[in-house]
Amino acid sequence: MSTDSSPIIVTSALPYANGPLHLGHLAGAYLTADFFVRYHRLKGEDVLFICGSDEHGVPITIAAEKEGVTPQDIVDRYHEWNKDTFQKMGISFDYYGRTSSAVHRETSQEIFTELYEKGFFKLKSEELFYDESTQMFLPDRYVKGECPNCGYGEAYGDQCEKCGNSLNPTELINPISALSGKTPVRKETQHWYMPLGEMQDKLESWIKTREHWKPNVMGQIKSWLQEGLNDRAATRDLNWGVPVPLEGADGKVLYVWFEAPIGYISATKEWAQQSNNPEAWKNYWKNDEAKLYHFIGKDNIVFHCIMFPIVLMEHGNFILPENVPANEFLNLEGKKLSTSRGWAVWLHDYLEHFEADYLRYALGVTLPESKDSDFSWKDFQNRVNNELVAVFGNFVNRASSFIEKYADSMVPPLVDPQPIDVEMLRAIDTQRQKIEFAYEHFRFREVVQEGMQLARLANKYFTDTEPWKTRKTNETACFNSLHVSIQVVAALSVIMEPILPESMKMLRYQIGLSDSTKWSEISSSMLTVGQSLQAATLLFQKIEDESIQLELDKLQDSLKDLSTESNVDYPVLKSPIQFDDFLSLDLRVGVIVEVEEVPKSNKLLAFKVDIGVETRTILSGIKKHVDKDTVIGQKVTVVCNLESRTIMGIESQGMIVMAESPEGRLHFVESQAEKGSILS
Ligand code: B3M
Ligand code: ZN
Repeated sequence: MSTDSSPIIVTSALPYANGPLHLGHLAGAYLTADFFVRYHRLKGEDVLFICGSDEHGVPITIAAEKEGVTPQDIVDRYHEWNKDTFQKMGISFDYYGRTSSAVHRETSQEIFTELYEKGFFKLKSEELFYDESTQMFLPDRYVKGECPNCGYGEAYGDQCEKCGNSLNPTELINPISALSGKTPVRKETQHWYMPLGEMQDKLESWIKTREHWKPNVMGQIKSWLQEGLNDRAATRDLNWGVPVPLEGADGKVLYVWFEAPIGYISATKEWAQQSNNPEAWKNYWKNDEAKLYHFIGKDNIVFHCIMFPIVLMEHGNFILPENVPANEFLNLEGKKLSTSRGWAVWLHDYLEHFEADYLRYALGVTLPESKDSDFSWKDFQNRVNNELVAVFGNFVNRASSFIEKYADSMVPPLVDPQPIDVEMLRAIDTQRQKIEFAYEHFRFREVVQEGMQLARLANKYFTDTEPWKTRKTNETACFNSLHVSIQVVAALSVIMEPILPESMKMLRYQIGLSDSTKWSEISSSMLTVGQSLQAATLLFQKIEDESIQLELDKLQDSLKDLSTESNVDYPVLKSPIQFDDFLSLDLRVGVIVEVEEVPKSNKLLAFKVDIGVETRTILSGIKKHVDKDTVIGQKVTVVCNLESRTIMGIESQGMIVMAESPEGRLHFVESQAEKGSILS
């Protein structure tokens, strides 16, 4: 391991241990990190690849409640499952930790305490929603209600999934607890806040030194900074997480996004302990020469480029990220990948039918590096059959089997090479330089494409030099073709190792090249004349249409399952209420007599509804769900005794009741009765 370059520490986002891994994970934070790490290992650099399970946070407790098990059961299951899947996908972590470990708890508490003692946090009292029946403060995600922006009735306390508006729970209209269905009360609590606003200038000065970061990352950072950073609580009233190490903080845990990134540090500590060198972690995290790279998806940019750097800066004893090459999102068959709707390709399922390398290659050439991209099974099949099999595999197979047949399975001599031979050998260096440039600029699609380009050039060279003819007419020319070809095969077996680790290991065995061959050894003479080669075996297998059709049917079925009666994912029933509670509602039949757009809103419509006794103005965020030009005369159900609210400057006097289908479509609730009729 060369010591002349700085130590490198590479992290991939810690996946929540609340479910299996899918294509989107691979395309986001893991595949490119593995390409990058394998490349730097090939260069003989000191590079450490760290990841692990993110085992706290609301996604875990929601999964546990859904299954009626403990959060620890959930994380134990998925930590092992995901660790196994990553290993089978060839994601070569040096250590895969977990944030429920003792080392992580101690490390995150230690960092919290050190920041607390520096006076970093601001203690704030505030009123939060509290569910008296479950005796629990409600995290944002556990409060549901009507979105003030678009009227969607199932908005969460942190975000409305319909209009995307980020929310505070207190903004929700008619909030209820997602746990008990009851109306929560407001209860006083205290939390320790990170004063991100006060740190903005210091952060901006540092961000100015990061101008080399990807435009999609820098763009998001700048928009957050323009909005102005708000203070964010570093603690929560929850019982699942890292306990807050302060007197009087019983029942409080560290905010998952405060402690999860610290998981990178604690996992490195565990790696050092496992390597019998407990202090070794400091050679990365406390070494100003070390370079830190966070590989993440775009939804994690704010935490890795704003929040965690502020924590590290304020703490003062850790390095800051050299780069955060975040990827955009991957779509699936032209639709948004969605685990809740079953629209996903699960990696463990993929691995039961296809080789890991095929997906590493097919995703590698279509990565969502600067904008969202799409994965389709047809494209996957084409990439494997038309590129891996028909170009790369075909070239290797022809070169190897010709040497086996006509050169006694030994590397033939190169005598008096012609321009076409020299040009092909020179292409090894040309492509290697292009690939190095692409790695250094985090352009991994280019890395893969330029690697395949070398195989493409070689395949054409083999065809153009026609060794099947020259073997009868000009043995020197024939042996020159075979010599040049097998030297390109050797170069490809190292160049493509980061992309196709399993296949390239097999290829190096076939040509007798050591697995410890370094990037610097890539040249036009990696094999010695006379060196024996093993029998050639096919590197890649064609994928048949039937296998692809099976996957497409599986995908449709998983989506179809949600629409069949037996498996529709109906929302859970709310808890029982008193009859009087129902009677307190004043529900009447109304008729829409007017409708107008609401300026500056792409969701809201302003209705005039005649409820018999009077005509009301009511705003509703259903613009995308109804045809404005056909609603006049439409009978609707109206909640008439809701307190009126002013939205976008317009007073809304009540609510039009909408029914939401399992697919998320909103429909009016009509009635046979005439306008003004009272529902009871
Ligand atoms: N688990 C969110 C996610 O999986 C979170 C990443 C933590 S990285 C420290 O998108
Ligand atoms: Zn909304």
